[in-house]
Amino acid sequence: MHPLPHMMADRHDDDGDTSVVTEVKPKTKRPPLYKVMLLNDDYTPMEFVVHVLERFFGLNHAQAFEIMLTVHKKGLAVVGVFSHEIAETKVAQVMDYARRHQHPLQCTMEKEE
Ligand code: TYC
Repeated sequence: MHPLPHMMADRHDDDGDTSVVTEVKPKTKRPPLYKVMLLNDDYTPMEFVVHVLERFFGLNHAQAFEIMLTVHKKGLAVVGVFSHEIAETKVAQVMDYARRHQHPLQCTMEKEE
């Protein structure tokens, strides 16, 4: 290991005893983030969607109503961006809650660019 973390001693030169120092990109890769989206449908009541957004995404009533209307008008909207594990949990919570209340509401996740 070269003493400088972004440099690497490269022993692949052919003279046998000198070494070449190569710069290495210091890559601290952040974990990917995932967009959690709500999809529109014709049957889930607007008030139920607002309640879901307040309950599982910590939005206040005005924010929740605004996002619900965006989904209603545009077909879908991003309701939050999370780590893979948190996103999966949110999707599962929403899908389970909708199923228990017999609404066809759909929630999905997608890796962020
Ligand atoms: N389109 C539904 C209605 O008119 C309301 C709705 C909004 C449903 C958002 C789902 O994700 C949704 N009752």
